[in-house]
Amino acid sequence: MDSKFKTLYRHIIEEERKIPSASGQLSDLLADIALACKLISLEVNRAGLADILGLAGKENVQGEEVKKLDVYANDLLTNTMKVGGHICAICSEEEETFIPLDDKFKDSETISNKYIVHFDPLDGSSNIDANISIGTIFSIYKRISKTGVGTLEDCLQKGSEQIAAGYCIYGSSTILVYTAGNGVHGFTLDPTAGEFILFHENIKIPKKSKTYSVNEGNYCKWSGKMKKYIDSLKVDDKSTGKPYSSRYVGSLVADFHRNLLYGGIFMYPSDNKNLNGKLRLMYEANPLSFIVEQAGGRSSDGNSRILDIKPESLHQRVPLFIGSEKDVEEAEKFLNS
Ligand code: P6P
Repeated sequence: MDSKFKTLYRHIIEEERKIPSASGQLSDLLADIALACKLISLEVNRAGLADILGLAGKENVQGEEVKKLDVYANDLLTNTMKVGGHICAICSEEEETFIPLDDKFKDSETISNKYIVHFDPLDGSSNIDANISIGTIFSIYKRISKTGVGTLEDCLQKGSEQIAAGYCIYGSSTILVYTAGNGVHGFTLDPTAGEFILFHENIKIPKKSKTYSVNEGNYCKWSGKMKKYIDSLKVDDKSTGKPYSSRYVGSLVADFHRNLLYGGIFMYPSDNKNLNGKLRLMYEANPLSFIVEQAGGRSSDGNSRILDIKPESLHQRVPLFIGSEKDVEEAEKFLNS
């Protein structure tokens, strides 16, 4: 038997055993998130059929309204986190503010609800009808407050404080990638067994690539320095592997996952319409930045390391340059020249 034949839960437990002080709560929490992703995967794969059968937006046989996929994913993740009992605050990209949760086992010696979770339940969901890969992104922090329900301060921590982060991509297959600070590991869902099986332990992103991902439709709105950088990727210079290939799906998790495995730089810069770009710091930039750094890559807003940014609000946006280390460094040189 290939020694790599390992389920996600087995991997999480083995990682937990490396930390003597671990209480097992993080393992439970990661397992709860993986369960929610499995159920979301089932619905995403049925979505097309639901539309054809005219189920979406109507009532199903139980008389329940068939929810839009992103609402379904948000509700499922929120309820899974509530039931799990390890969370003091839930922050969802779909919710205006955070959901504070009380300690389910009030009289217990140890605090049970010691984590905060941020998630984008279904990033890129507008692509689902075109059968383009979409994904769930999650990020886990330890609470700062001592007991009781979580506070806004608990929810607004720097990305460098993350305990774990990951994403699940719903595409030709369902793949979950996570880090708990000890490398980045990828798992493929075996739908018959209902198990995520390890396919790539310790993923490392190539230091330099020949691929860039950006929406060039925004070119006219970019700064002069940003235009110069993108133009520099299109020159015919074999010595630096240029011109680069352009790859842009329009679904962050799909673009990020391809670049993580093959190398590449993904950019969503600021422009004269969106001074902070489009992507969210807490729900997209921070978790993917934790992952990319653990995989040997780099992530910045063009100037500062994403994980060092002190958040001011839950939904704040941030320009994002993320991927192969040398490519992100080169982009920063142009932007700060
Ligand atoms: P644009 C999807 O709506 C999303 O949030 C990300 O998944 C994706 O990378 C980005 O927006 C695409 O934005 O402006 O290029 O369509």
